Amino acid sequence: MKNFKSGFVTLIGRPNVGKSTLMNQLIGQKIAITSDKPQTTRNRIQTIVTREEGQIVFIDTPGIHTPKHKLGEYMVSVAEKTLREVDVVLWLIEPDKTIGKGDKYVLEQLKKTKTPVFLIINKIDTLPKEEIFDVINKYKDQYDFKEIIPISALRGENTDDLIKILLKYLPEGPQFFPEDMITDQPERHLVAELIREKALRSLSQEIPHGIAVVIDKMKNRENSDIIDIDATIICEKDSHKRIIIGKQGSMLKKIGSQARGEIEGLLGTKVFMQLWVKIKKDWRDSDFLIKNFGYDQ
Ligand code: GDP
Ligand code: K
Ligand code: MG
Repeated sequence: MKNFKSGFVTLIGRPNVGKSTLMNQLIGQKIAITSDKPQTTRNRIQTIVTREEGQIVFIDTPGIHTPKHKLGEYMVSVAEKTLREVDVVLWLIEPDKTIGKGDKYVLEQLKKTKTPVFLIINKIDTLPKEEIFDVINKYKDQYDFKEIIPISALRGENTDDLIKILLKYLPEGPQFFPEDMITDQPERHLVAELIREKALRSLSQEIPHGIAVVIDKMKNRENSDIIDIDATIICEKDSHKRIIIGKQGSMLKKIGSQARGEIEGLLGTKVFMQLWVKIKKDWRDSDFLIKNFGYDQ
């Protein structure tokens, strides 16, 4: 097609600013899990938005932050490398008026790259309109932002405009992915992530960072529409295992039934799921296990 534009856009920003929520909003479907816990997103997820004028491939990176263990280091290095390789960087912030230590660190990283940066002020549904200007004023002199766009990822406010403006900044290029494709994530991985999301949301603060989910089996049952899924939640300690299972298996049951509902929606078919819990001590410091769990893409 004539003048078709295409390119890559990355989202950076503090944990919990709403990066995954924005991705899901832009494609109208949940492929990136969200929660109120930091570091929910561990690997690069490509989300694809295709319009008549062009195609944008979004890369949902893990947050830029000071690493505490190997998985953390891996997550930071992915985010920083991505900044240099994309056509536009979206820096998402929450509408608070102070520029914190973490923001300063991000600004330093941005100064190292020549890639155009948009400042995206998310969650504008949480404050009165006139206060948005205060936020803009605070940030606008910190960096040569190409655009400053207030949005609500949750409610879809200004998100269409964001797409239109982004397309202006992309070079002419090929359509990288088929127009009906919205993500590069394999179904198995999406299923594992949905289970992890339900666990993150149900468990207390100290456990979630130490869990991973592995799909042991995902198969169509013969002569029926049912998909059988066996999955294992990996945790780091025996005490965690007991909490994840809960009294007479009640916690595991809750996680399982919440996840199953969404997985059925995702796959468009009935699902029969069995969940297991296993301990793998210190898995977050093992390169082998990080790769094995699919968090290294
Ligand atoms: P991420 O860590 O940057 O990927 O953040 P998430 O997308 O997981 O979102 C973190 C939390 O912020 C979730 O509870 C979201 O529902 C919430 N959130 C995201 N965007 C908005 C928004 O525009 N408005 C409001 N009120 N909440 C939002
Ligand atoms: K999060
Ligand atoms: Mg996220």
